[in-house]
Amino acid sequence: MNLKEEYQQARQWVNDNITKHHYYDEVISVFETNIRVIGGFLTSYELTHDQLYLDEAELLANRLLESWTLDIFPNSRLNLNNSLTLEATCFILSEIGTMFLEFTHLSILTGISTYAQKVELIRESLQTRLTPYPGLLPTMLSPTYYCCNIFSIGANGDSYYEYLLKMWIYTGKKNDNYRKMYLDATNSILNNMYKVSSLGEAYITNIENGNLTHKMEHLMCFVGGMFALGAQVNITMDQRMNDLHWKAAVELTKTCANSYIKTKSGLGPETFEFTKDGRQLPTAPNFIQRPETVESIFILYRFTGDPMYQDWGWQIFKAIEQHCRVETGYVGLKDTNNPSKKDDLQQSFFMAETLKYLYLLFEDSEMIPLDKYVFNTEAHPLPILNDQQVKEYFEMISKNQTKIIAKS
Ligand code: DMJ
Repeated sequence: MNLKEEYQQARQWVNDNITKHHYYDEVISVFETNIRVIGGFLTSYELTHDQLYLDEAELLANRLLESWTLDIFPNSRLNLNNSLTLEATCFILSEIGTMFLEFTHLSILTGISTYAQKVELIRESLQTRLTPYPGLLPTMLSPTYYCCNIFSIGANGDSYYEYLLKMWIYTGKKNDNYRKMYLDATNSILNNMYKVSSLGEAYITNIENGNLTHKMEHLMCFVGGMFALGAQVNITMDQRMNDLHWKAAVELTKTCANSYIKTKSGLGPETFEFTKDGRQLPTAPNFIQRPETVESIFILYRFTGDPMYQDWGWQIFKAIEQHCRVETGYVGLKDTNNPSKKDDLQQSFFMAETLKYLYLLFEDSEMIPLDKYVFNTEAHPLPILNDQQVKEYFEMISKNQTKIIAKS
């Protein structure tokens, strides 16, 4: 964005304050730290080739490795200062299934295979699990049993499915295990979770204890972009299936954009339910600056060039400016139908994702082209591996697990 001065300030702050010098005595989320902080460092390194970021990513990842006390899955919580971790029996699917990209890329950049091997073991373990819906996994599970009977591509599930597709693309379409897992999952999504309301709007529902909830979460709105990207890269290798995925992408993105248009603020609710007469009923009416709808709008715009998507994004941007801008930054809304009621929090994904996707929607498509980069789930772009790197990748994950490298 050419914000050179701001960039230098940020770099200085990373250099002076982050991990190298001091880890706070606080319990952090391993998953969030991976997607937000390690992902951010890796992208910063790729865009600048400044060694500072790669060093920071490696130091932090070495700490996160200490959350793997139970072999296959990392624990969810860790104190970076003293390495104490809360040992879990059950794990959240999206947390253990959203480490593949960052940890693999760290191995590629450092030549240390441990990170890639760790996440490959997670993938292998998940691939062997059976459920009534092939490719879908319950949102809470242990390495040997399931801890709930909830299937969701929203909270606690979402980015696991996103990373199956992105890892296939990232590995130059070579790791076919990810492709198989993605195809099983998307078949099950389309056969069991994809519904159309009586007014003709497509949506995705959870399956909870065998029942459909007919509730769409804002978090699920990434799925339009996921289906569009999958169809575009020909992951199904079948024109009829690609068309099906593409149609789902277009329809689901329209539903999510509608959820914004239907409120008084022009911003979409956290969850909405489909009533029998086909109306969207907000069940959690708040807006917390989430990115998923503008993410799908951006991806569909890149592949179609249809200015309708820019119009939708611009309306959302204007609504954010009108209702969320406060003197010190941006806040969310407690009720999207009553925009005077605001919360007091600027989420870190607001700039990392929501504003970034809105910015890219109006930028030249050569800025982070989608045939050269994949976005991690926090919208930090990572370059797709070249042939030599793919070779190294397969060598790394085929080697035996090495001992976890020494603590920093
Ligand atoms: C972000 O941290 C990521 O997009 C994640 O995959 C889902 N939740 C938030 C944004 O809503």
